[in-house]
Amino acid sequence: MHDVLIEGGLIVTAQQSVQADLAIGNGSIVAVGSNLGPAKRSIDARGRLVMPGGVDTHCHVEQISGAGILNADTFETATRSALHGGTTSIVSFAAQHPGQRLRDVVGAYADLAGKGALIDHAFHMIVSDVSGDNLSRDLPDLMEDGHRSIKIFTTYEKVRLADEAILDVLWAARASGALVCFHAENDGLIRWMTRRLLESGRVEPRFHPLSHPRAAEIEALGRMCVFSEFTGQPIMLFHVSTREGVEIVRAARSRGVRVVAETCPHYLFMTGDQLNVGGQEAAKLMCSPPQRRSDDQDALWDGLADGTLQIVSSDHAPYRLDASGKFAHGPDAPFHRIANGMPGLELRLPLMFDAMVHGGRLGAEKFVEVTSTAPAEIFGLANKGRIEVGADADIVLWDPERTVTFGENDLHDATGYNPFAGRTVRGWPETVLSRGEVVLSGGQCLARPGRGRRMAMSTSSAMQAAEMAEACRLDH
Ligand code: DUC
Ligand code: ZN
Ligand code: ZN
Repeated sequence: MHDVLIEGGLIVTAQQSVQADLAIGNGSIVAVGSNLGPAKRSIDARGRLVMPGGVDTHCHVEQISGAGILNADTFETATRSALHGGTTSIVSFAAQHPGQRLRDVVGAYADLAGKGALIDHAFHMIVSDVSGDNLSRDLPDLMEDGHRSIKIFTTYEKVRLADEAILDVLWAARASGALVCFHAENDGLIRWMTRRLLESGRVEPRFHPLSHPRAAEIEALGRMCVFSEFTGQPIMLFHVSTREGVEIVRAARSRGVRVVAETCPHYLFMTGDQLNVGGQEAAKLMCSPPQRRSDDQDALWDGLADGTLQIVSSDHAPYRLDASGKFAHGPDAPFHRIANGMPGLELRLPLMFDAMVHGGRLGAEKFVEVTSTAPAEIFGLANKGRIEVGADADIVLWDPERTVTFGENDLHDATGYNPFAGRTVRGWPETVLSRGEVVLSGGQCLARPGRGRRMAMSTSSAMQAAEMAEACRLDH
């Protein structure tokens, strides 16, 4: 007797779509096919797509930013929002600030997530201090313990690493097997443009995109590809936003550099023009890198189509529009003192499904690939992102026809606004299972805080080191 039987749906994976039933036992998928036998509970999936739950490998939760501002969301509110959008696993950040010991930081975030998270979770370790035992002891121990993703900022004053320290981290990661992820923008270009904008009185949020010129992304993405090529250490480039960025990744991959890359819905569906409004209104949509142009969007879609970009993540970075978040430095704060980011955990799958399936871009299998299967695979989350016997029964039953128009404040996170308000999407998650348990049904979240488990990352093929450059070797 199975625990759950999902009957009559169209099972969509990254490889194919087939009409089949799916049986669950002990939280795992135990059979896919027809006539699977009796179950304690059966779910009618006729007219529904049955897909692996979303895997969002870039979201900021209960994190203190480089500027010292706490995200609006706790693990409980963020993962509730994720579930309402069909996402069943997240990778958020354990953010080290200078002076902190890496192992303490990861322990503290793991405790927070352990108490609050409704779904399974893992961490990217933000390394901002390479002194003491951080690289020599903590990092290898943590990687051994399944924390196989490191994140580095090349900009943001308090947390950025200089080139030499970046090379030290790449070297340490190479020794144990991990992926090193980058927020890659050139710090000097951003600071220089910011200073000139402020000195000329251009202080409103609408000037934020000018302070993060595309040249900043282009330079830093290229430099990180060179560092990866030199050391042979695989890297992941977060939130690629420009046409040139896609071309840099494509060229690097074609010469054998072990680089993978992602983009996010706000780069695919928003342009920088949308910030061209007066007052503080544009603060809602401020993010870094900023939204670009429609020809960049075309290039990002091309990058997803040909596999140059493998993942679409949310970069969920929730800040309320008040003194606790965006306006921590006052209601009239200049753009460089306003927190960057917007909510996205709940919106990612509906936005992508609508565009990819109903909008005629790339189709349902590719949708599953870039939002679930590829992120799980790249970050070594072995049991996630697949509908196969033995995988965790993290499943979303998707109503492909339900139409939803986003409201001003209709998300289930704690941010208080929806950056996509007014936009209509077709296709919506109806029922969500996490390890076989129905955790969302008919718009009601049924999950208990703390039921989410930490996922240990195994060494994925994306983490396999390449040969280092001849010039990197010391045996001459
Ligand atoms: N930029 C970041 O670097 N992090 C969070 C969100 C954002 O816009
Ligand atoms: Zn970033
Ligand atoms: Zn981010």
